[in-house]
Amino acid sequence: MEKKPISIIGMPMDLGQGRRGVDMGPSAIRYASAQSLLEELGYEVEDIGDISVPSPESIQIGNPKLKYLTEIKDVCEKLSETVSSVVERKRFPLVFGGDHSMAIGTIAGVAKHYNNMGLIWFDAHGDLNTGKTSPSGNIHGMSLAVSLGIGDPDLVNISGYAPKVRPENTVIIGARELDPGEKELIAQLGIKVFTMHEIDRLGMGRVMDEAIGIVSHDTDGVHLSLDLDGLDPKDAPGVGTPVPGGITYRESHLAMEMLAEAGILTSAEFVEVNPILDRENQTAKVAVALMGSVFGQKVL
Ligand code: 6HN
Ligand code: MN
Ligand code: MN
Ligand code: MN
Repeated sequence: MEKKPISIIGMPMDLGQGRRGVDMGPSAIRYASAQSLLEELGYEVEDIGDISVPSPESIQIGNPKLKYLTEIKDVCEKLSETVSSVVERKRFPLVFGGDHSMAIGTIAGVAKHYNNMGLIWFDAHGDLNTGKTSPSGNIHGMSLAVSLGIGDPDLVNISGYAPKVRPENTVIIGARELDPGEKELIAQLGIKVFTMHEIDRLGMGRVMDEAIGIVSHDTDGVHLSLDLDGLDPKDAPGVGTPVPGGITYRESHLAMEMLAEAGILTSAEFVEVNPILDRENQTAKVAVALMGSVFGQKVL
């Protein structure tokens, strides 16, 4: 695989959900030696630093059905611009988070450079709510819907175009907790979801063969949006919305190794690392280990 230079961007976002600490995710991932691992693997790596995000104490929550909408829109616009300039410089954007509402910005920044972008959404959740269907009003549970062009127009139209991705180029892997409105949207749009049932039944190898087939069919780029809560909370405890019965450490590595072998990824983000809820930075270490596999680390 061609070793495209990598640009790390930190997104200390915690406005998209209700628990403090996920804004420290980017620092925790850096502390777990992400950059030096990638350099050992032979990549040229630069760290652009963090996007500036206001703290929730300094602003108003606003509409309880779309909490911190104005600020999330603003910081996602900034992230989108930064990510876009990385792609323009022919580098691979690698974004550390931060709650999953940040994906609205990351995807807005990458997708405009592709005619038809594939998307892998690795998550316990669908993140397919809207202000109307969300049980929480937390925008991190809406970011995939927004990227597909569904939801609040302020979010959907970030960076001036919509939708960012098409349902037929999108796969969800690891889902095990979906709200009623999300299930309806999945049926309506025909999004391919590999729930834990399919992973148990088919095995991660076959799931990834199928998933890679879907996201690389007729596409010219593929983004990986990896929510650490896709993993089992035993392996990744430092997340704000843990759901038992998740993807194991080994299964997640196999998934990343198969993505590396396929050579299809053009951007990636690792999100929802919350050091306050973690044990000795375990979840950030898992995120970095998974990055190793994504970027081609092998045992032999
Ligand atoms: N995440 N479905 C729930 C909600 O509030 O909409 C949980 C969302 C979790 C989002 O983990 O990125
Ligand atoms: Mn998520
Ligand atoms: Mn999740
Ligand atoms: Mn297709």
